[in-house]
This record gives sequence, structure tokens and C-alpha cells, in this order.
Amino acid sequence: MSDRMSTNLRLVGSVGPWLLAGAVFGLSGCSTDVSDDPSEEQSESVGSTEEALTSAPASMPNDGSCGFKVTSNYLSRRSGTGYLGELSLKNVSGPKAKSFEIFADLGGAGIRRRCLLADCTAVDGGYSFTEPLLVKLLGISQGATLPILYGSPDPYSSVTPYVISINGTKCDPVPPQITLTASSTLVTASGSLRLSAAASDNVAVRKVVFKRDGVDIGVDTTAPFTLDVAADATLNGRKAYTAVAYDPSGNSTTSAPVRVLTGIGNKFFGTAADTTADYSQLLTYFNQLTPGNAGKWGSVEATRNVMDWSKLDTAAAAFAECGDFDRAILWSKAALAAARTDADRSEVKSSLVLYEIGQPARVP
Ligand SMILES: [Ca+2]
Repeated sequence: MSDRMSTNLRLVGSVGPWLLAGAVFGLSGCSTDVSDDPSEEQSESVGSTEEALTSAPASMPNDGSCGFKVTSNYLSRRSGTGYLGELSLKNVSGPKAKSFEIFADLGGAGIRRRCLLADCTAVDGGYSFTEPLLVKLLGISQGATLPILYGSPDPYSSVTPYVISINGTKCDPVPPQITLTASSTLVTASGSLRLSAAASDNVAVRKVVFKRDGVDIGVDTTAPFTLDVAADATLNGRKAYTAVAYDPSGNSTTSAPVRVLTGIGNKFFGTAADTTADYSQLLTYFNQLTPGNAGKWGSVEATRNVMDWSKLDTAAAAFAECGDFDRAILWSKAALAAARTDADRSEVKSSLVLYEIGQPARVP
């Protein structure tokens, strides 16, 4: 029956909406065939009346589309003032529908004015189609198909529709899955960094939004979901990239972050640590500036387990003698942070106090 209805629609696409409804549903006009009270249950329904009378009330199938199937037909040749498109919403195994929402990606085409047998509005990435008064009154019973017509000034390259909800129930509550990888996690030369997201969903992945430190930097709407990022010295430092996958119902999932270190034009030095304790020590002693040899291991720990930070203190005193109290304070604080005994700390502190008031520290 649905095929015949679709054929009818193509043939009578230029007639008025109520006449078209009559041609499709065999009605002489909605206002004369249905009750004025929309809350009253109607025995007649869109499509097969016999099935509506004999079918038991159906529960909502958990199949991602509520037991409904929406398909698309469109004409690639101009029809009248534009191009004709048709969606067919079939109730395969769902409950009688008195409301619905369909989302359709029209491949960039726009809808001219309104739709026939559905209300349609432009939304992000396509159009949303909702039930017309006729469906509110009569419903779509199991086995029945509702055709929806629309016209576009643009030719269609593709149309992809999804059932979003039936009778107010969201058909797909399951969010997508997504993992993100980067072509490199250490960038040392200008070029391009490719982000690749592997995303899947029980219905479909509509788009993947890429982010850098939480800020949108690009979108891909077709698989494979990738984004090429220009890598230059402005990105120097560590950045966290994430990707968010959306399904047609708006469910979303954010990937685990991928951290990329960019150091274009930088010089690196480093060492190795065997244990957490060693690593902690490295953070303490290497995460600071030191005045040449005075801060190196060979000077500080010339004898194993005997730390001598006095050379840092001496360096601070030398800067103070030259009148460079900023540097004197810097190295004095470094010596203070590294001092292991109260006696050492006390000695360094007494010098530091002098540097802070612009006085050199001299041995009496
Ligand atoms: Ca989903």
C-alpha cells in the first residue's frame, strides 16, 4: 500500500495539500471525517484501517527507531519551480504514532516554504519533520506508511533521514563510542598534525567535533573522521586534543584526551629515571635555572650523599657585589630551596634578607 501511496504522491504533487491528503488516505477532507475533539480515540488511522482495528497495542521496540522506518525518495530533475523530495515513514512494529520527529540531512539542500503532511523546520545540519494535524488526529498504525513531501530550490545530492522520537519517546538513548589518535604526540617541526577519530553508534554518527584544550577547532560529518591541524611554533607547549561524537538524536560522547607536546625551535635536554623517587628528585633539581656549574650534580654532590649548595650561595653573593640584586635573590632562593639542614637554611636566609634590601652580604 505504501508503494501505491508514493506513486500517487508523485503523480499529484502539484495539487493542494488537502486534496493530496484525500488522494493518499481516501478521505474527502479531514474536517468532515474526523472528530473535532482531538483527544477522542479514532478508530480510523492513516494507512490500513483493518490492521488498526485488529492489532493489539504495541510496545515501543528498543531498536533505535521505535519500530519505525523512514526512507527517502527524491527527483533529481526539476519539477515545477524546484526539486521534489519525499520521505516515507512506515510503522513496521511500533505503537500507533500520534506524534513523531524525523531528522533528515538533505545534503545541504534547503526546503522551499513548508512541507506537505509534516511540519518542517531547519535545524543544525538538516531539517526536523514533526507530525501534522492529520497524524495527531488519526495516528499511524502498524503497517501504515505516511508520505511526506517537500520541495527545494536546490537539487538533492543525498538525503539521509532518521526517526528521532515517536509519541514523545526518544528512540535512540545510546550515545556513540569514540577514540581519538594523533599522527604524533611530539611535534618538533612545522607541518601538519592529523587527528583521527574512530567513532561508531547503534544508529549513526552524524558528526565529530574536534577540540583543542576544550575549544572547537573543526568538524567532520563523514567517516573517516579526521582533522588536519597546522602545527607551528604558536602551538609550542602541551595541548590536549579531544573529539566529541554526536548521533542523530543529539547523544554525544567525548573521547579520552590525546596530549601533544609541541616544541618547534626549542632545544631539549633530559635524563632518565628508574623509580618514582628518582623522578621526584629530577623535578626538584632540574625544574629550575642554575648558574652554570654551580648547580650541576658534579658540584652539588661531588661526594656521594654530601650536598654542597654553597656555590649557589657564592654565585648569589657575586651578583650582589655587582649590584645585580635580582639575580642575587634568584640564586639565593635556589640555594635556600635546596638547602638540607637548618644551619644551611639560616645562613642563606641571612644573606637573602640583605639582597632584598639592596645590600651585598660580606663576611665580617
Ligand atoms: Ca545512538
